[in-house]
Amino acid sequence: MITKLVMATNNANKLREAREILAPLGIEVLSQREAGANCDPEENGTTFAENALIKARAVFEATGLPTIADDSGLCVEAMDGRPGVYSARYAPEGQHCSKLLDEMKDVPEEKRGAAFMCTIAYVDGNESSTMSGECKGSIGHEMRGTNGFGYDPVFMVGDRSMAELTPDEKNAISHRGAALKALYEYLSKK
Ligand code: ITT
Repeated sequence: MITKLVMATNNANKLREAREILAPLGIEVLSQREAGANCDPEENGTTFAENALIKARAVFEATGLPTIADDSGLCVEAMDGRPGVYSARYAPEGQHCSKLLDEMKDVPEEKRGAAFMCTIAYVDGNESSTMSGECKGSIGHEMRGTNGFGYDPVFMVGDRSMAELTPDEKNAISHRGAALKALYEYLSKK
């Protein structure tokens, strides 16, 4: 069983969450920088899986070490699934939540459904695999909470926003938690 992986990401929050989820399962996660890679490939895929594989392959090529990458985003029903794969590019840094609240301001409660999606790609030489996770919720009416990152303050799970959950609570229900648990199952059966 693999006990050490590199994570191909420039997002420190993704790295932190992957460590929180995988360390208790006995898997150490190195940052791409710790592994000696400095990659930021163009994410020109049209699906989460394509982009996750692009990122994982780039860091595998640079390090030769088993590598995972996470491509994720928010799919909003009233916006026909947008921003989806383009979630990072939806707004300038720091303005994603406010732009989304503005775009959703006239949408009634029952049409505010949304889901966080995450695909993890695993690459080791010629072997590659992808696993996905989903977390269903809805878009709130204001930003709430200071934990987490990205769209968490406007993503409601029950009566709390994702940013009001503790890290353990988020990881137990999150899209990333689900995808990383599927990765663990995959690695443990190899
Ligand atoms: P890397 O590509 O370097 O991994 P990135 O932040 O650019 O980092 P993505 O291209 O996968 O990552 O974009 C993900 C987008 O979805 C980004 O805007 C995130 O803020 C958002 N997102 C993903 N997971 C999230 C989570 O758990 N909570 C809130 N927002 C999330």
